[in-house]
Amino acid sequence: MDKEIKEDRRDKNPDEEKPHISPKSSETEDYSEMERLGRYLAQKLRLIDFSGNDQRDESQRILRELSLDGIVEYIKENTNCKIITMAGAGISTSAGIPDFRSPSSGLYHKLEKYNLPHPQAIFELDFFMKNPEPFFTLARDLMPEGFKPTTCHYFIRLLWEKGLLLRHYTQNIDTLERIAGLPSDKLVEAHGTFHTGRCLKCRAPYTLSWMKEKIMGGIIPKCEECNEGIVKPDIIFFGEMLPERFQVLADRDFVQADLLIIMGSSLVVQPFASLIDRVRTTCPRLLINNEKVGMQDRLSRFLGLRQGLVFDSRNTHGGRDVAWLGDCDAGCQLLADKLGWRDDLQALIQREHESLNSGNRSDN
Ligand code: CNA
Repeated sequence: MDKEIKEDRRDKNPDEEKPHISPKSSETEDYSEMERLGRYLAQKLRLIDFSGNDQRDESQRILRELSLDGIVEYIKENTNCKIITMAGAGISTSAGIPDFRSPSSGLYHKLEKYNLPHPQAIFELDFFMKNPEPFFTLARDLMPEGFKPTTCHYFIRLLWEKGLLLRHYTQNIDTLERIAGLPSDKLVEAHGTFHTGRCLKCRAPYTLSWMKEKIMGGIIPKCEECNEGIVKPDIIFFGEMLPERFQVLADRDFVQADLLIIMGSSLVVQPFASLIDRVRTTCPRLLINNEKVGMQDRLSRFLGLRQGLVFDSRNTHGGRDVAWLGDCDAGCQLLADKLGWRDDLQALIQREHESLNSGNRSDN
């Protein structure tokens, strides 16, 4: 148990700031030789299990084609398809909330004014205890104040309404999934949320509206119970443990999933990023993002380890990973159109936005 808890601390990936480099074509040719050797070594060293599903006949393709159409066909053929969605800041950028790492528009690009030792310091507990001001200044930009969920958020809700959503795992702290009306039992807020807060000294709980009033007024929220501690929103800082709900449900859900959809994340923050490897080896994985991320590195490929996304039809059973590159909203809209849900999605967005405009929020 102790070990599990340690592994679930929110960590920066050591490769976090390194760009993913696609293999050059000459290197690709070397791969089959290297892969064979790697798989042989890995098998000898018992690093991977070649039994079970992986031994299926190569002609049993998982997806008829490695494209959005292949995914659509797969969903239509699996009437009880259990879908897990995983999301990051990229699903909220069109709502007006900046992500971390997008060049020029991302938050990390805009942190110079805070004079931080390094950009992540703003989300580090030690730094926060000494100097909470930069976090609360930034929090004003991130507070769920007047932001509306995006097409992508409502697409996730539609998956739930269609009975296909096993669970939505989000790294976002903006509460837009709640505002979009996704029920809390379908939601895992892996990095916590602004929805609630706590005094760091006496642990007294505080509501979003209480914190919002202080933060938007430029006041550092101080506890009214002990009059000493700072009230920190319940978002997980680097080095803090992830909510227990994350570990419990991830253990249960990922082995059951029939499809994984990853949206708007650079997949660099651990342990969240490694969830993509917890689905079965026959579970297709669709990435909807501006850029390709989370790809298998050369060592894993060499050793035949199943880590990371492989957008390559030469892989087992014709491959199972699909990258749709572009805007999350456009990708979700296209997916909805191809699934025959265009009208349902439009009606849902219109109804919910009208309700938000009239002040009848449907968050939970
Ligand atoms: P990130 O590292 O900033 O990556 C975002 C990814 O989304 C990048 O690959 C972008 O290219 C991509 N992207 C951005 N906009 C779009 C778009 N409209 N369509 C498609 N792709 C897009 O963010 P991650 O979520 O991966 O990093 C994890 C951090 C970010 C979590 O701990 C969050 O707490 C944190 N964060 C959350 C929010 C929020 O709650 N909205 C905002 C900023 C940061």
